[in-house]
Amino acid sequence: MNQATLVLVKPDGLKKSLTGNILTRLSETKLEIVATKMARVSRELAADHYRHLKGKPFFDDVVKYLQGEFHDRRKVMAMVYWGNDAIKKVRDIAGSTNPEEADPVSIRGSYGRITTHGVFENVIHASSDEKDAEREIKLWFKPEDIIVDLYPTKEAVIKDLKTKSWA
Ligand code: IDP
Ligand code: MG
Repeated sequence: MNQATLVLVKPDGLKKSLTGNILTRLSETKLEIVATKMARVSRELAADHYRHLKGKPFFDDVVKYLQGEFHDRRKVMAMVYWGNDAIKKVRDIAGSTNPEEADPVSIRGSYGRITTHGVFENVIHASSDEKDAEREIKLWFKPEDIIVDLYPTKEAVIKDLKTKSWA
């Protein structure tokens, strides 16, 4: 069954210059990339992305981590991968959440670490099920940023919208 899944190269992945490596590893899946962008991450976006962790002792730290506060890289690379069984295929290559427990040949097992603060710096995010994938993709991307029709859309006419175009 075709599925979409959100992948983020987190700030530690960017700082360690792992983007090319991660894309190469994920290309083993034969999935299609249907959206990609570099994104600045506001506190609101990071907290919304990790809202299922609210109340955990490490919540504030993972929000700061995603914002790039620990890596001097205030951005992430966001992508939507699409194709048969996409969620599991990407999660398998990403590896388990805890990089010390992750399969050593997975991305997280190869490149992740646990900091002295106890944050799992695990290089990439990958959606864990279809419900999460839909929520996360809608959080990070607008419909027109994605080159396939994933979810229902509605038309909106926005009056007096201030926007930028090339000068
Ligand atoms: P996932 O990224 O494998 O789906 P989640 O439980 O959704 O795992 O957690 C989101 C992120 O929060 C993880 O990728 C990791 O960076 C961080 N995290 C999760 N659990 C812990 C923990 O117990 N200690 C420290 N950081 C954690
Ligand atoms: Mg998760």
